[in-house]
Amino acid sequence: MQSSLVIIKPDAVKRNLIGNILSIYEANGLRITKLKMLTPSLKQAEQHYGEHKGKSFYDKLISYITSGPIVLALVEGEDAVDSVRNLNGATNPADAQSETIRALYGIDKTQNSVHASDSFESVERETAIWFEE
Ligand code: 3AN
Repeated sequence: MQSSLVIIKPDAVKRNLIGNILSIYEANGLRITKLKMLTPSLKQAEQHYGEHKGKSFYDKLISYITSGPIVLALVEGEDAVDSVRNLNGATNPADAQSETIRALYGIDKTQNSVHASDSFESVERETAIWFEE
């Protein structure tokens, strides 16, 4: 069974959407196996988004993700990496397929409500950042 790492981002936590978002994964055959809530440190944010360093949106992304509490969830299920990304929808909520989490709740490309690992290697890398002390 595969796992993926999900982040419910500050815009969604602020709007009381934690339960709605987790229930979408659960209703689609995925199981929540770990949960944690915290406000990211600058170090965690820079580790997580390291691949985007130098891009035009990087500074905005770092200040946004450190702006308030987030929820980290490990979700388990068949093809978890792909199925979570399909449930999340496209990065830009305006382009996201209807009924996806970003279409339902996302505000813009930065405040797009959720993150999910894009490969098995990202799951390992991101789990080490967020779940290991
Ligand atoms: P995804 O989260 O859909 O895999 P990535 O990995 O390409 O998207 O980008 C990571 C995060 O960076 C996105 N979730 C989004 O918040 C932000 N981002 C990506 N592209 C842009 C952009 N053009 N403008 C603002 N923020 C962006």
